Amino acid sequence: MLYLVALLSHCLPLAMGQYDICKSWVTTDDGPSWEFYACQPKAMRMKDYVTVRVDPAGITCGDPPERFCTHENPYLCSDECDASNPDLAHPPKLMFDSEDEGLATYWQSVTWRRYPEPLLANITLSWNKSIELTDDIVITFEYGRPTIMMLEKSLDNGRTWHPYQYYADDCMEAFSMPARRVRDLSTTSANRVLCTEEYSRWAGSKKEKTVRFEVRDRFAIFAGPDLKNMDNLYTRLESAKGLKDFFTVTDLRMRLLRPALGGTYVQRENLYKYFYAVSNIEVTGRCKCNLHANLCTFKEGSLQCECEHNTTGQDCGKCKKNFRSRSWRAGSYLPLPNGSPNACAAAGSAFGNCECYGHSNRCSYIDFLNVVTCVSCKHNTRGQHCQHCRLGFYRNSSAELDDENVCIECNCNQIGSMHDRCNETGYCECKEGATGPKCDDCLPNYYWRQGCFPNVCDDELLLCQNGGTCYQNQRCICPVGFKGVLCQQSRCEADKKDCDGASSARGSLGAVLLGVLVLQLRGWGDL
Ligand SMILES: *[C@@H]1O[C@H](CO)[C@@H](O)[C@H](O)[C@H]1NC(C)=O
Ligand SMILES: *[C@@H]1O[C@H](CO)[C@@H](O)[C@H](O)[C@H]1NC(C)=O
Ligand SMILES: *[C@@H]1O[C@H](CO)[C@@H](O)[C@H](O)[C@H]1NC(C)=O
Ligand SMILES: *[C@@H]1O[C@H](CO)[C@@H](O)[C@H](O)[C@H]1NC(C)=O
Ligand SMILES: *[C@@H]1O[C@H](CO)[C@@H](O)[C@H](O)[C@H]1NC(C)=O
Ligand SMILES: [Ca+2]
Repeated sequence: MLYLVALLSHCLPLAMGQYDICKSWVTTDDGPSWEFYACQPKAMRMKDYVTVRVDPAGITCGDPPERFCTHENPYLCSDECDASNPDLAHPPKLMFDSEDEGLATYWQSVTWRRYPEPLLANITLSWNKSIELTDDIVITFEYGRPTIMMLEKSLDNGRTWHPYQYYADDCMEAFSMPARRVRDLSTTSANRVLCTEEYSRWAGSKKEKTVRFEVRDRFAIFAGPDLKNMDNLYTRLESAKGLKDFFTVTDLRMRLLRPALGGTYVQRENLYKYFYAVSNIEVTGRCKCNLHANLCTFKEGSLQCECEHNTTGQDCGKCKKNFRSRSWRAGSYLPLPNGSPNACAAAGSAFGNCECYGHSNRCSYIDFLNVVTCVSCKHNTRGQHCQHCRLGFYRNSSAELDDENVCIECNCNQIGSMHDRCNETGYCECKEGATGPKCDDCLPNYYWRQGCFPNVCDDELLLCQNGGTCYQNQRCICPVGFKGVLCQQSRCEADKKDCDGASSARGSLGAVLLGVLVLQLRGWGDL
């Protein structure tokens, strides 16, 4: 009986489908215990959890109310959009409701009254959570698909954006890109960003309503036409650089650049039939939990992984406190079929009692000292427990000991500082004349030239004499006839040949006066 239970639980992960469960209670020769597996949440309809934003302001029709007509019925412009009347309003939320049988509900833009100014609209979807796409993104347009549009994605909650796919009835004209089809991509180009003409040509507004971002076709490059060989796909997702990230998004943006034209040129006399109308945006995907969770729940307005394997964070992207004896790692699809959980381990569980704050995943026992010590501390740490910063780094006061950013480089100015070490607040030790936390400034009365040097001249005590001018505190530029550091010396006095022989008396008087001056200057210099 016990044997049967064990057998059943061993089979469970496979029976339930790949990567569905994170752990199971198994009986082995050493008694019952937990066994852990790589796991991921089920795919969901992501439109139920999205926040939407439509730009620019005033692009949604109905404020003020306006009339429009369709390409099929261009002269019957009696349809009305009125934001203040629930039956005639077309707000953005209607792109995400569930479509009842028959009647489509849709967001609609204003009409192209301002032609030839382009009619532009952005629809931005945000999840505040990384999502891995598992099926095609399908956007349904009522009254015709745009002739030019673009799909963009963000992986960092909208801070940076990247093109995802271009759509146009003429890719060359719209984007200077050759038209391609996802179906024609190969294993090496599965994550290529391309321009397609498949979803932009006029085919009657009722006949072809959808624009797709083809996730399945890209998966099929590895998993075969009906995605039978998922093992191959999972292997590729682990090994091909950037492939997993290609299908991961936190936000999506549809940039609508030119509406449907009904298969002909823009007819200026009837601009009421040009607008965008989107009835549905289907996004199917799963929460990205780094293979450490099989549940993802909607809490406090955002999706969150229910992390297992002693991980934590919105994406299970780090180890729980007290489970940081080795660095965090994502779970892996490999080896097939159950993958590797790469669970976080409790401090003390794996290697005696050696805590390395997640900066090392190896400990070694030093026999003659009778201590266990962390090996090859990463993130610029050092010490038995990787608890100190390497020389040339200092402790980040706003980071915990197990943070990757715990040590900050001193960055001492190489010329201005004595060495590249700094104190606990990041201050470097400066050479004479240098100052500032990094020793890249000079004290007053010093100037910077490959280091700090005392001023040769200035506007106060070290004035250039005899009409000389001080050049960047470095030297006096002397008028003709004078020389010396402060131009204090007449060339006459220094070199008799320069002098006018006829006026030697005057010359010697001058020399006496200058001598006094120089003596005075020397006196100041000693102060
Ligand atoms: C749409 O978003 C892009 C950035 O992705 C921005 O450059 C553009 O101005 C936006 N267009 C409108 C109409 O808001
Ligand atoms: C995004 O998610 C994080 C983590 O769940 C949460 O703290 C934050 O408030 C959310 N932000 C918004 C704008 O919903
Ligand atoms: C996580 O920690 C608990 C103890 O709090 C332990 O029972 C469990 O086995 C750990 N899980 C993994 C995957 O290491
Ligand atoms: C200090 O640590 C915090 C928390 O991890 C991090 O946000 C910050 O960037 C770090 N500071 C520096 C200078 O690296
Ligand atoms: C680091 O050096 C600076 C400048 O000498 C000083 O102000 C600061 O108090 C020092 N910090 C510590 C922790 O010693
Ligand atoms: Ca709808």
